[in-house]
Amino acid sequence: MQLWCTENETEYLGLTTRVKETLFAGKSEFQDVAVVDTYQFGRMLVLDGVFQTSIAEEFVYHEMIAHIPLFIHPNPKKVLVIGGGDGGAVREVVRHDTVEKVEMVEIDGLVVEVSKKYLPQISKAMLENNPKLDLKIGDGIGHMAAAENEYDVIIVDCSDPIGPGEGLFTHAFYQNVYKALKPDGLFVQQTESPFYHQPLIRRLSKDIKDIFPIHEMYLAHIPIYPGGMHCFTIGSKKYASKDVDLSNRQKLETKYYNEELQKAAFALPNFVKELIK
Ligand code: SPD
Repeated sequence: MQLWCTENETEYLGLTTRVKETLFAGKSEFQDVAVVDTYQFGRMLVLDGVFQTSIAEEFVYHEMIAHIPLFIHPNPKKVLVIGGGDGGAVREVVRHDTVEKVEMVEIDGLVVEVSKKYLPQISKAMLENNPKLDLKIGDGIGHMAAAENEYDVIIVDCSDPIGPGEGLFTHAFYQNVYKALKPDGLFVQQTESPFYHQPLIRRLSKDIKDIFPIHEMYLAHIPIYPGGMHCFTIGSKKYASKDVDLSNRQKLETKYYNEELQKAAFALPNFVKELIK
């Protein structure tokens, strides 16, 4: 018998991949958590039926959510990651020499636990107890509400805007992100597909523009997300992507990110420009 795993994106679209073996399937207080070994992508983390990350292509998402904002900021020292329970984002953040401390607040301890067990390549920084990393299992929304003038860069590596991720896409949350950032800080959030999440992207772009003087969006191509084209949104108090100068910055070995993409990823197709206008 063949086993397949499907993420239902809309009423009319699903993404399906063939499964060799289910390594873990459980339920936390927040969501269904599964790790499946797939023929196409290797091991894959699935939360509430939504594909999150896989061994074969995780580098695209994790490099792009970490390096783009960390290189826009000229000297990021203190970073906060909200979500990111698989550990891929913090694995990339700790590689930056300027970064002294990364706090990570993940609501679901089970996601951290299974990622450490089944996805060691992704969860490396957590597994090795990287000295820069301060991992807390807790509520990112509450953490943000309590923080003030603390972080250079905030990375919101959330799941979809349903279930535990829902409150991370609101005007109130973005106001708290603004408050939690230093006077020249910036934040990035994964903001789903410009094809399939247009009402969400319109709303959050408006909210971020209301609060931050600089609003920008960039794209990356992620095979396990519906449509392949995935967007990331930035709210920044001072620094913009067009002003980045990488000449004296650390050179990182990467598989997707590169110096050209630091600017080119912000080139948007017309329909996406229209969406966030
Ligand atoms: N629609 C899927 C979006 C998933 C974003 N979260 C990915 C987590 C990887 N660390």
